[in-house]
Amino acid sequence: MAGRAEGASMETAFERLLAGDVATLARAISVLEAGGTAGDALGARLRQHSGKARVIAFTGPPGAGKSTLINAYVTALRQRDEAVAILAVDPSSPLSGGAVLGDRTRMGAHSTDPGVFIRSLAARGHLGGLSLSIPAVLDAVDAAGWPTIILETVGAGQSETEIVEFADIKVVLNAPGLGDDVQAIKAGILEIADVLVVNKSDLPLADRTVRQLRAMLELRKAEWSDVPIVSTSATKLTGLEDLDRAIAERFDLIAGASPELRQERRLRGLLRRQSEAVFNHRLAAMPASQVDSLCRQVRQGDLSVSQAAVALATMTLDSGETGEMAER
Ligand SMILES: Nc1nc2c(ncn2[C@@H]2O[C@H](COP(=O)(O)OP(=O)(O)O)[C@@H](O)[C@H]2O)c(=O)[nH]1
Ligand SMILES: [Mg+2]
Repeated sequence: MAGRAEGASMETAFERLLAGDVATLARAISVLEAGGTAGDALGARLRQHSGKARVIAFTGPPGAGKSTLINAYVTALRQRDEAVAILAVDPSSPLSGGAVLGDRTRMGAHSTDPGVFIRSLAARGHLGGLSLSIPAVLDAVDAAGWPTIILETVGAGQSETEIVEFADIKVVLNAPGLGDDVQAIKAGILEIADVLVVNKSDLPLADRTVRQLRAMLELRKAEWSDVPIVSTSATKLTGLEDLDRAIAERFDLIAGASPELRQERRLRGLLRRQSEAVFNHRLAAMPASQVDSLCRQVRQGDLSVSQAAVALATMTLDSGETGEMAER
């Protein structure tokens, strides 16, 4: 009896989520963040109801102005009466850290606007971290009817890059005066950009940053012939229309309007991340003796390092049970 009542209330909760109830959405996100079998089951159901939202990631080094620019961009969307969800992700922090909470305050007026959903996401310490739960969280917000989802990362590290891969459009911010001329190049995130932004265009050195980015693009013309560079000032509120247009154009051009395409992108990314997690999990569990034996063979000249690596990878894949990730 209790089981049936619980099943019925879960059913209504799912319907409430689809109907756009934000409290239910917030609870669902917590379940997804925690992972495990409950998270996996919920994720599978949500996947059937998503693909409508466009997901835009803003990434770039700390201090480039991501939060400020998102705040300004959201204001512009709200003026057109477009609802928007903002997910602030901090892959490095096991708890909602200061940076993300600070961002929430910077969202100012938006935090009380019912047309804006704001949520901080942090790594909960389970294997694979945030990059495994993010696609399902996107599906949840999408299924709840939010037409635009903005992902903000706190920095520009490797885990941030993995997370923004799930977005339809990746906006990479640069700004003058952060010590390094074009930080995005150093961080290796230029490659993933659909739109390049030079923020803080009100500062004197901004032109130089634009020129450096142009030169970069020119050098790698084959790959990024048409990545636009947009100058903005998030504090002076300039360049926002250009940004809006660039995002819309790139969306039409590369992201595709079809829900299937978006679904597939998220799923493909998830599959890749999940298989990496499975592999790393099994590699960590390999008995030391097996690794020692391969080392010995390399030292004796019986195997090259790459041959030993392939052997280790094969042994790793042959070990372990399928389905172990359900318990992540
Ligand atoms: N001059 C100027 N300062 C800006 C601009 N955008 C952001 N800032 C300032 O840069 C600092 C970092 O901004 P923030 O949005 O927190 O950067 P984030 O770490 O990338 O999210 C803050 O003090 C902002 O007020 C801009 O367009 N021009
Ligand atoms: Mg920020």
